[in-house]
Amino acid sequence: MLSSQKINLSKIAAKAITPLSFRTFASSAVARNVSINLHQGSFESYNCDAPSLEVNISKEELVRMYKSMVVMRRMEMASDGLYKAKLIRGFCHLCTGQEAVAVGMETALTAEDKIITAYRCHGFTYMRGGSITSILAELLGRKAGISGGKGGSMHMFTPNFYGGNGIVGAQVPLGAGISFAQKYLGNKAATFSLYGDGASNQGQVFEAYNMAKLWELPSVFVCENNRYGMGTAANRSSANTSYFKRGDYIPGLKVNGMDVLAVHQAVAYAKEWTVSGKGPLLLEMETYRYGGHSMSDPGTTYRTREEIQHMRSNNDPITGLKQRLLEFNVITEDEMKAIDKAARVEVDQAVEEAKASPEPDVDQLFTQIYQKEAGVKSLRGREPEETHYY
Ligand SMILES: Cc1ncc(C[n+]2csc(CCOP(=O)(O)OP(=O)(O)O)c2C)c(N)n1
Ligand SMILES: [Mg+2]
Repeated sequence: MLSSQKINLSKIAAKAITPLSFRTFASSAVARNVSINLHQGSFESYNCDAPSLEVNISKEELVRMYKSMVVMRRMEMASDGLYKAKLIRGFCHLCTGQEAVAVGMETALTAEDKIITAYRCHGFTYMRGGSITSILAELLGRKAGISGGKGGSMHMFTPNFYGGNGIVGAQVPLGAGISFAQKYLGNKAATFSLYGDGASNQGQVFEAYNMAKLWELPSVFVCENNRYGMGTAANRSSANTSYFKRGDYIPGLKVNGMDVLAVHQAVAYAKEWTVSGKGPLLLEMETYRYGGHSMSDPGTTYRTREEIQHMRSNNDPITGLKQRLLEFNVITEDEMKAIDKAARVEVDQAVEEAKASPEPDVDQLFTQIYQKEAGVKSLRGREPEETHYY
């Protein structure tokens, strides 16, 4: 069961501010706005105007973005270690390199907006209010896991986030359905449905586009183009790799997904677009995963080590923001180091808490499958004779 203990709701409200970062940097990171010009190539538009390249943002928000990306990377590094120690089993898909997408998106949204994605979901879960302990405990299959320790490395939910969909592309029509509910209920909010370059060729993605456009739903389709679907390069799976144009009758925007500020600006634009009643919009986030597809893929047989190194050295989202923080005198190098250290301590502590959590009871296997109202009395297990009675 989800419980408010597992989901740090105050974090959702405060948009991932922790008291620590507030206290430590209150002197230099008070709410003063800075105006930052994005690089010329940050956006490319299709049948719509591009957002402004000028981002007005508070110094406080910039620090929050930095801290969130650092924590996220640490958390994924910890997951990598736990997997190699055989404590996390099964599939485990890390988002290292893609942090700017989840962070830039969250800072432009409210808790009323919904996000749905596939299995590369740890970063989004954190940004949507999941505690580090509950995410790691989920990966470890422990009771303290955000979904009760049932999902393993895949399923992670918060009240406004639906992560861990394992059937490639299947979350996209579900996302269109969520946005239908938002429109039907008159909520002034949008649903962001994320999928990969590999998933983008699924028929159900185009069916979702069609219905979203017909009904002018507040749906933002977000293609996280990390250049590969498992071991297949985008240009080998997609006849058209301009994913932002593939909505045809839906306008689109290509975004530098390695720049957290470009993501923030594009997502704010997309939210405004859909909530003001203009219907769906397609965003393509150009990003890159540093690791393999999942922990069992070394990620070096279908791309060169030089390519990975080039992306790390020239496009890293954390390094990019770091440079901006220094350039605009938001915080000092020492303060940044203190954030890095605090993130390390926070994640190390969460690892210990998650490891200390017990495994869930076997009965948990049969919960959260049907709603109580459905009146299902029993459920079959692996074998016909293995039946659980509620
Ligand atoms: C319907 C379906 N087909 C195939 C798979 C196997 N599969 C799992 S992930 C994946 C690649 C998806 O790549 P992409 O959409 O680019 O997402 P990324 O892993 O890069 O985030 C495939 C083919 C699946 N899970 N579901
Ligand atoms: Mg991909």
